[in-house]
Amino acid sequence: MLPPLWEILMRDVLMYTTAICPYCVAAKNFLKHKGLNWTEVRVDIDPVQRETMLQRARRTSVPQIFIGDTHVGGYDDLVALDRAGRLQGLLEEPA
Ligand SMILES: N[C@@H](CCC(=O)N[C@@H](CS)C(=O)NCC(=O)O)C(=O)O
Repeated sequence: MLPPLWEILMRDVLMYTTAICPYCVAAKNFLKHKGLNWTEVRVDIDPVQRETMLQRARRTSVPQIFIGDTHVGGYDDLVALDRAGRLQGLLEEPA
C-alpha cells in the first residue's frame, strides 16, 4: 500500500544521536509533537556513522539533524528554524 500523500512530499529527517543525550531526547520529542517521522543513527555504537556525522556536520555534539541534504544542526537550531518559520518549507519537497 502507498503511504499517504503528505508523507511522499516530505523530505527525510535524519538524526545522529547517542544513547545518553538529553538534547537528542528533546529533539525527538519536538519532532514527535510535530507529527514527524525520522531516522535515528546511533553514533555511540557505530564508529563509521560517527565519522560520517563528523564529515557531514563538522560538529562533534549530538544530536546532528539533517532534513534531506540540508544540515539543520542540533536541537537548538531545529527550534530556532521552526521559530523563524522556516522548518515547514525545508520539510516540504518542491512539487
Ligand atoms: N546546542 C546543542 C547542544 C548539544 C549537546 O550539548 N549535546 C551533548 C549531548 S546531549 C553533547 O553532544 N556533548 C558532547 C559534545 O559537545 O561534544 C543542541 O541544542 O543540540
